[in-house]
Amino acid sequence: MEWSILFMGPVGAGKTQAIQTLSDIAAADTEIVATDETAQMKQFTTVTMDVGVLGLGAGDKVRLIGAPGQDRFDFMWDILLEQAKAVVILIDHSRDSRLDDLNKFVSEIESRTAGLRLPMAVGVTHVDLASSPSLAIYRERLTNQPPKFACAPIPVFPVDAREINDVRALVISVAAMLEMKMLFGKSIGHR
Ligand SMILES: Nc1nc2c(ncn2[C@@H]2O[C@H](COP(=O)(O)OP(=O)(O)OP(=O)(O)O)[C@@H](O)[C@H]2O)c(=O)[nH]1
Ligand SMILES: [Mg+2]
Repeated sequence: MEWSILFMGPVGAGKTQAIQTLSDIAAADTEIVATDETAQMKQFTTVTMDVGVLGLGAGDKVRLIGAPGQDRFDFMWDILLEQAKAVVILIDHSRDSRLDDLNKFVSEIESRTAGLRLPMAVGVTHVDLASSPSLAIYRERLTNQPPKFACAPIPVFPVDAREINDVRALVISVAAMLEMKMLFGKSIGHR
């Protein structure tokens, strides 16, 4: 089986990096030199998508798709979400807007996935640059207001997108949820 995980999240969270770190093949990206406020954060930004591939054994393959973080490319979010069987949201923990970023991407996905139930995980990056607050802020948010589209309780992991084991753990968690969903139906866990 071949299926797609979509990585979403704000500019600089590490979507392109995560896919480059984990992909079995040289990941294709569509980055351009950033010219606007993004240029103050980093040199390149994704305009269309990143594409990588990870073999899961027994002939199973997952396509790793990275969305652009910038709002001006949000038309791509519609297109990419249509293909996705699971979603990973990456959040940059060093940004003051970290919780707003999570809320924003949850609601952007919610508005594009009416009636769908998707395995989802949250990866929190740049924890090395911001030891507080604790990751409990995200877990509380997701427990108190569970996203309508999530098919199971959402795991929150600290992730350094440059570390293969961190990114692999994220992908394996949503792959396991997808397998459970296919075996047992639409929703798993408390819903
Ligand atoms: N210090 C630190 N750097 C990280 C961590 N995770 C990722 N990075 C770095 O943060 C940067 C993230 O850049 P990208 O991967 O291009 O970000 P993106 O999410 O694809 O951004 P857009 O495509 O512009 O939306 C890269 O330089 C990564 O190496 C982390 O946990 N800690
Ligand atoms: Mg990118």
